[in-house]
Amino acid sequence: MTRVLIVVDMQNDFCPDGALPVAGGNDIVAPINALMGDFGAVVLTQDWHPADHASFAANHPGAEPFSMVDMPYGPQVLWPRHCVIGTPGAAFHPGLDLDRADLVIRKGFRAGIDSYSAFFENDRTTPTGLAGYLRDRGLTDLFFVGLAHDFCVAWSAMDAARLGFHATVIERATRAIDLNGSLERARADMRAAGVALE
Ligand code: VGL
Ligand code: ZN
Repeated sequence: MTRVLIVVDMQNDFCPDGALPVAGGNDIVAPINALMGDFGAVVLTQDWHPADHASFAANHPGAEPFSMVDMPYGPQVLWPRHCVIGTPGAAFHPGLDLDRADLVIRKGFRAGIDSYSAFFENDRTTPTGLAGYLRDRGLTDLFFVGLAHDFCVAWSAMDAARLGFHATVIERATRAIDLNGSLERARADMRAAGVALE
């Protein structure tokens, strides 16, 4: 069975000099490149927001980054402005091997709604199209790496499991934001959803 490596959001803004830095984010570039050779298919995801995106604290007057807000689709963390369409911060880390990717899927491009998961936007119902792509190719065995462990990696892996894919997170090739205990919560939630952590 072909195994798929799904590389989540390995972009400059999530690396240490970026707008929403994840500690050690650049340390996993080389391990991810090395892993690519062990997989029959590689998919990259790219966080891709318009400047007026509703997840940016700067678009909510008076709101601090990392505070919470209620959106029509549920609670949402307000982030520093990051991964704005076409900016250097939205580009992939320059060390990432892009040549191996069969598909690059962008998410979060609608101004009114965030999209952590590679499968659904944060309303949990608007699909990105990734599930259809994988099913059309008959790919069911998915391995997740990248950034951030406790947000986009976790939400992607949990959606994959819910959709009936076999989902594994390779933890040594992820790094976390860890906002108010979000990493341990995400690990427990992933296990409960049937995601394997290895
Ligand atoms: C992410 C917060 C906002 C992620 C993306 O890639 O985990 N986190 N946008
Ligand atoms: Zn984002």
